[in-house]
Amino acid sequence: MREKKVLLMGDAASGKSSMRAAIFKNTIPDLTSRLSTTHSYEMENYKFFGSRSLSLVDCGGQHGFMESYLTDDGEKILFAHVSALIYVFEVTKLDSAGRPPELSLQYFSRCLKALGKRSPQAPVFVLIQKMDLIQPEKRQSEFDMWIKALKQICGQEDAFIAFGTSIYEDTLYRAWSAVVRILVPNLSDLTRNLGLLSQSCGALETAMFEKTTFLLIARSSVEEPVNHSLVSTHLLPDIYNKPVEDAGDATVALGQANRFEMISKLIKAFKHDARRFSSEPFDSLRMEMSDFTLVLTSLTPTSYVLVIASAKEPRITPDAIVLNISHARPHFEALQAAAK
Ligand SMILES: Nc1nc2c(ncn2[C@@H]2O[C@H](COP(=O)(O)OP(=O)(O)OP(=O)(O)O)[C@@H](O)[C@H]2O)c(=O)[nH]1
Ligand SMILES: [Mg+2]
Repeated sequence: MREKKVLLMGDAASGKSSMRAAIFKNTIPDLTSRLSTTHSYEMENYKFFGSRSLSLVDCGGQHGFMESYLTDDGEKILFAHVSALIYVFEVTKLDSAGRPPELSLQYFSRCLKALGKRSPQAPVFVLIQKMDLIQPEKRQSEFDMWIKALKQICGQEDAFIAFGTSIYEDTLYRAWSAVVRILVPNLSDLTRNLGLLSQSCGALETAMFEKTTFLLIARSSVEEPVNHSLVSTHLLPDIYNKPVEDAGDATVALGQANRFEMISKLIKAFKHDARRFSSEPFDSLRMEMSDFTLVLTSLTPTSYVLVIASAKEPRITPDAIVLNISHARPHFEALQAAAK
């Protein structure tokens, strides 16, 4: 199916519509406080990757709406043909004993049951949102309390993949990149070919971002062992830990594990600010620093590629990287078109 339906559900005021605005409409976090509560649900189609579209269903979390989704008719409409469910809770809602509100747990459990009945293959992503409101040293323990309670209520160890997130931090991009990567069918082909492009550019690392959202789709380097905090790691599917074949030297692990999410966040903020000075859309970025050379440019009509090379190699200039990318472009366009 070329259209992928993603349900965005969870407690009222937990931040669902804010995420949607930040990721898909480039709204800056501070402006999300102006959003009003979502009445029933809003479905929007976003052109997403290749000819694929993502149909995002943002479901208002107030009790009356939740009850309406969980009637027999509501279930048939909402929970059928779902590719992924994103379920959001607000981290601050734990009670003094460290327990989430009973009603939140009940709705979560009922939604999982409805999904299991209508779209049993759909993966579930739990986002514990508003982490910025918790002191850094307490974040992991509060996150763990949520995950423990949610696991207890659904009675299954591997029922969901969870992330601690904040609209103000790159953690939001980490979580949403994981969601969209599940929706890309030929991810391993893309990854392998990025490895080859990386080799041909003599690069240290190459990554592919979706154009509108700037979410990370694929990368040439091996995923570092997943030891991020605020991620329920053992539940991440295999694709996140698989070594990349044929990636050669490009498998060098570089810098911070969250560098791609930081790049997503920075480029989005840059694009937002650049609009104040120019009506031209963002096209590309080149940097020649003392220790690395960086090129970020369009790869296909729906993606950007980021290539990073060592500045110790004087032959690897931005122009040479751009030339290699232009040679690889038709190949990546064909790969995207072939994705079923
Ligand atoms: N501090 C903080 N505030 C957030 C975050 N995400 C969202 N908010 C704020 O939370 C409030 C509610 O956000 P919404 O996105 O409208 O919540 P919702 O989940 O869509 O709510 P319903 O539509 O009623 O279900 C807004 O004022 C947002 O600015 C976050 O990560 N941190
Ligand atoms: Mg909303």
